[in-house]
Amino acid sequence: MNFNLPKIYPITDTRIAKLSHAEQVERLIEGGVEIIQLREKYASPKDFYEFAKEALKLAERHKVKIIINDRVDIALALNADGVHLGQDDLPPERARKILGEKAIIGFSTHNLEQAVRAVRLPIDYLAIGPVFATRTKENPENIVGIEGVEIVRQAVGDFPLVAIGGVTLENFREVLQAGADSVAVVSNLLSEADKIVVKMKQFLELLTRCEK
Ligand code: TZP
Ligand code: MG
Repeated sequence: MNFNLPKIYPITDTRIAKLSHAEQVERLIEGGVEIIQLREKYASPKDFYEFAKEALKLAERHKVKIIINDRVDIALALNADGVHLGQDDLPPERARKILGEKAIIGFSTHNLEQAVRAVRLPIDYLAIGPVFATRTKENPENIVGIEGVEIVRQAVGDFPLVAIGGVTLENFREVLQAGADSVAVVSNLLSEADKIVVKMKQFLELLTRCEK
């Protein structure tokens, strides 16, 4: 295990935020974020590389970790903190060989079978989702629900677990209580650009209140 998984794990989305990755990162940093995944499904690899480079420069200054979605090459080229892979991306074993022991590698799963298989892989956390309905992902897999998070938690022991999909300020504590170590959030944090800072702060504030 390379790091402590923060409980709130924002993922950038330029269409939802209507801001660049760097601008989203800047606002999330102001809100107190510790880790951010850069997710870019539409730009060319060349452009994603440039966007990520700009975002990483900001993040490094504030010791915020940056995880690159999908692209091991871009994570390697920029010496990012890690990569997040899906079921159809480069296999985590290969990514580990390329990026080395220090890189954070996350891996998406969408059902119990995939989650159980994932714990044998050289990864630092697994993600399960979508927990709730989401409009952020194109062609989302079946919803796993709160019950799905509980079942996966039971099956994977204490393996670091991120829950994703439809997570909001209102429901995230329930998702953590179901057994997730962390919640990944896109639209609820980013859909109103002028509220990103305050929303990030609210997530962290509610978190400290429920930890007391
Ligand atoms: N994988 C499963 S759901 C999802 C991804 C990338 C999108 C989550 O976005 P939102 O807006 O937090 O539902
Ligand atoms: Mg992917």
